[in-house]
This record gives sequence, structure tokens and C-alpha cells, in this order.
Amino acid sequence: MSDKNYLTTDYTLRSWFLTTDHKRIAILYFASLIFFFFIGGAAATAIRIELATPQADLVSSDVYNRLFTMHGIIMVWFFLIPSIPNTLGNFVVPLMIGARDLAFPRLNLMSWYIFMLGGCITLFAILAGGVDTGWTFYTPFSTLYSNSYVIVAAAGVFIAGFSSILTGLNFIVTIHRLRAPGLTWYRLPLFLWSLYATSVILVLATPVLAITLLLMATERFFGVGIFDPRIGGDPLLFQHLFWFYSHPAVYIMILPGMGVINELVSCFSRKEVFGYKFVAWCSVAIAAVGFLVWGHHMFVSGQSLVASLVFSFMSFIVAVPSAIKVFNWTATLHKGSIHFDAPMLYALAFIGLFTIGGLTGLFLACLAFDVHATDTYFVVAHFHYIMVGGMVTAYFGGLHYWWPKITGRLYSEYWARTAAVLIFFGFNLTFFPQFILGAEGMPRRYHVYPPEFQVWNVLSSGGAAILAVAYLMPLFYLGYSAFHGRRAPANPWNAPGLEWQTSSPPPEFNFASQPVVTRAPYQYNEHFQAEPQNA
Ligand code: HEM
Ligand SMILES: [Cu+2]
Repeated sequence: MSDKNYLTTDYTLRSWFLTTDHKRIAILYFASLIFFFFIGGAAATAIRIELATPQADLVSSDVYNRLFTMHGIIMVWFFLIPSIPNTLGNFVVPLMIGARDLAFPRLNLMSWYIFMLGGCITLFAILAGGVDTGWTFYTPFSTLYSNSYVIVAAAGVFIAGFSSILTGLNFIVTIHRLRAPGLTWYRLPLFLWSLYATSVILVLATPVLAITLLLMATERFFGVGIFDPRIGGDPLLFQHLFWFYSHPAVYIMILPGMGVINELVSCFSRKEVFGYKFVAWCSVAIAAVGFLVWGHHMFVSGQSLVASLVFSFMSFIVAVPSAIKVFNWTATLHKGSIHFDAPMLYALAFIGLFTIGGLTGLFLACLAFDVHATDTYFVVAHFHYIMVGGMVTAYFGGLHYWWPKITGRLYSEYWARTAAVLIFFGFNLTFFPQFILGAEGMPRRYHVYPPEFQVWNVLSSGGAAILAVAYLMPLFYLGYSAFHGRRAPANPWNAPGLEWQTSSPPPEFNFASQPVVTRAPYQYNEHFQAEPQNA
């Protein structure tokens, strides 16, 4: 056998752009997502600079509207939703189940092309005329008043949706059909349970978004009266359809992150995940109940009080499985032999930030409080704690954890830990003041504000500057490591998962011979007691 791995089998452009290797496709996604993250981040930076003073001294209201719309659209659809599933998931799913590839390798490549097509169309819309509806595309603004690039941007999102659906389908079939001998459902790593639940949501919810956007375009072009009350339509119908997708979508954005955290917490406390079956089924429960709470986005839209009460109640129910997971991570840490390697720092940051995001979500699920906080910075702070403090932090944690496997190289622990600490600090300084601003009544999506709000805004913008630097750091030390880092051993963390039983980086078809699974995951206590070898 040669010592060629998936990176060195072939160097031509053709071998990258026509590859069907899930590992190379993961790298393609990774490069695209870095690109989109920086565009979204640039818009965020502009937003925070504008908000450092009460006046409109950087951009006009019109440009500001375009900025936060661009930021929201790019971050949600072209960064967060594909982030963990399409990069880390694509890379490790077949490795974790002992397979040679995903079930449909060519479909996997096609998903990336569809994603890129959608991304380019949306970028074109943003550059050509800009979109100012907010990422929610609410009617009647989107159908009657906004410029026509709103439909072009929506078309990009529509197309990218097919990529989501195909990826979800690919994961579901792969996890059902390609598990190694002995890998029963209850031996499946929890990351895969969470990706499975995510995939179910992707397949079931994304078509609703597609139809919503299609109806929006129909209404705009033909004025048939789907959403326009003057001709018999109902604008609230749009909000129902939109949130019927977009609430489950927030679980598309957080479940994979929770899955990564299970792997990290158990590895770096050298312990089995506490309550494995509970955690596994909680992912499924979140996916299921997540479909029943969309109306909590519409408490002040004029929906009936009974409906609001039901949605409020269901929102509390969906918090239960999330809370169970937090308790189980805490119990896993308890009396563990804890190692503060960089991935673990990200995992611990996740647990803290996600808990704050989740608790403030419960505030918003309370009808009376939500009436006060709707459309204020309290909401902005809440969802950034979940989406950025949660998902982006988990993404960074997972990226560091699997980095030696992906590249075959080790990164600088010193810089990685420094970045993790800076991200945690910068994040809190950026978003915690926004809870206070919101509670005091500062509305979101405004680019000027009364001077008494300035102190908290300056703190927030200062935090954003730190956060921006901290997010840039991995680009340098990971980029350096990819070419000059020390060679990684096959199993730098001394972890029991199947992905660590093949070389780093893995050969083209993952395993030299078909692995067989004989025990439950996370058995650190028996065979893997040794310390991580990396430190
Ligand atoms: C990394 C992932 C991020 C995601 C997924 C994300 C997502 C979003 C979304 C969906 C909105 C809502 C836009 C709207 O409809 O009002 C938003 C707004 C906003 N984001 Fe982010 N964001 C991210 C990072 C950041 C960062 C790093 C900053 C600041 C440094 C930031 C600052 C803001 C601000 C100030 C708004 C408020 C706009 C407004 O409502 O007035 N975001 N973000
Ligand atoms: Cu929701």
C-alpha cells in the first residue's frame, strides 16, 4: 500500500472540482464558508461602527438597511446552516461510521455546486442593487415596495435550499445504510444522532421555505392576492409560512453544534457522556417539537391569544430536551479528568454561552415579557448568544478537534487557546450589553438612537473589535499549521471513535480494511485512559 492520502492522491484542479471524495468536498465547502463568513462579518463590522455613535455618521438609513439585510442573509443561509453539517459533517460522517464515503458521492458534489450557484446569485443581488427587507423578507414590503433584487436574492436562497435538502437526504441514507458491522444505533456517536435529527429537519422544513419564496415571487409578479389583504390575501400567512421553516432552522443551526460538544466534553474529561440515550433522544425530541413553536415569533402580530398561549407553552416544552443536554454535559464534566486543550475551551465557552442564550429564550417565550422585548436589542442579543455563541463557537471547537485528522498537522496550542479565550471575552462584551439596551427599549434595525443608549453601544462595538480580531486569528495559525505544522499522529487525542483509527490525513477510501465495532462509544475508561498525546 502506498502512503498517499486523500490530499496527495492528485493535485490537479480537475481532481478537486470533480471529486466525489466526501473529504475533498468538505474542504470545498470549508473554503466557500470562510469566504461567506468574511462577507457577513464585514457587514457586521460596518453595522457596529455605525452604532458606536448615536448619529448617522457612517452610512445613510438606506445603506444601513442593506447592510443588516446582507449580514443576516449571508450569515444564516450561507454560513450557519451549512457550517457544521457540510464541512465537519461531510468530513467525519463516513469516517465515524467506518464507511468509504457517503451513500451518494456524486449527489454530494452536486450539492456543493447548487450551494455555490445560490450563493453567487444572492451575492449578485446584493452587489447589483442591494436588498433592504431584512433577512425575513416580510410582505408587504418585499412584494409591493422593495426593489426587485429582493426576488433575485430570494431566488439564490431558494436554490441553496436544494443543496440543504440533498445533503440531509445523503446523511440520512448514509447513517441508515453504511454503518460498519457492529455499529448499532446505540453505539452511534452522539454527533451523528444530532446530524441525523438535523437532516430530518432539513428534508422536512426546507421545502416549506422554498414554497414560501415561490409564493412571494408569484405575489410580486402577478399580484394574485396571496398576501395582499386588499385583494383577499393575508400578510400573516407569509409570517406563518416563513417561521414554520425558520424556527426549525434555528435547530438546524444549533443541533450540530450540540453534537460536536458531546464529542469534545467526553474526550477532554476522559469520560463517557452521561446519559447517552437521553442525549441521543433529546436531539430527536428537539427536532420534532421544534416544528410546533413557530408562532412565538408572532406574539405581537395580532394572532389569537389562544394561539399565543399554545405557542408559548410549546416553547417551554422544547426547552426541556435542550436543558437536559446541558445537565448531561455538566454531569459528564463532574469528576472527569479535565484537560483544557483548545477544543475543550471552545466547548466550555459553548456551554456557558448557550445556557445564557437558552435562558433568555425562555424570557421571550413568556407572553408579557415578549410584548416588551419584541424587535428590541434583547432579541438580537438572545439569538446571537445561540447562533454565534453557540453554533460558531461549537464550529471552532470541532474544527480544532478534527483539524489534525483533516490536515494531518498539529496547530499551535498556545495561539489556539489564546484565540478561544479572546473569542469568549470579545463575544460577551459585544452581546451582553445588547440585553441591557433591549430591556431599556432600544429597537433593532435602527441606525440612529437617543444619546442615552451610547455607553452600552460603545461597549458593544469595542467588544466587536476584539471579536473580529479573535475570529481572524485562526485564519493565521491554522493556515500556518496546514503547511508547516508538526505531523499529527493518527490519534492525537487518544480517542476511541472510528475516525481516529485510520491515518491522519485519511487515505482516499478512509480505511485500509473494514473496521468492526465491538463496544459502545466514549469508552475512555477501558482502553483510552491515557492523556491526549497532543499537549
Ligand atoms: C457569526 C455569525 C453571525 C450570525 C449568524 C449573525 C446573524 C444575524 C442575524 C440573523 C441578524 C438579524 C438581522 C435582522 O434581521 O435584523 C443579525 C443582526 C445583527 N448582527 Fe449579527 N450575526 C453574526 C455575527 C455578528 C457579529 C460578529 C456582529 C458584530 C460584531 C453582529 C452584529 C449584528 C448587529 C449589530 C445586528 C443588528 C442589526 C439590527 O437589527 O439593527 N453579528 N445578525
Ligand atoms: Cu423560534
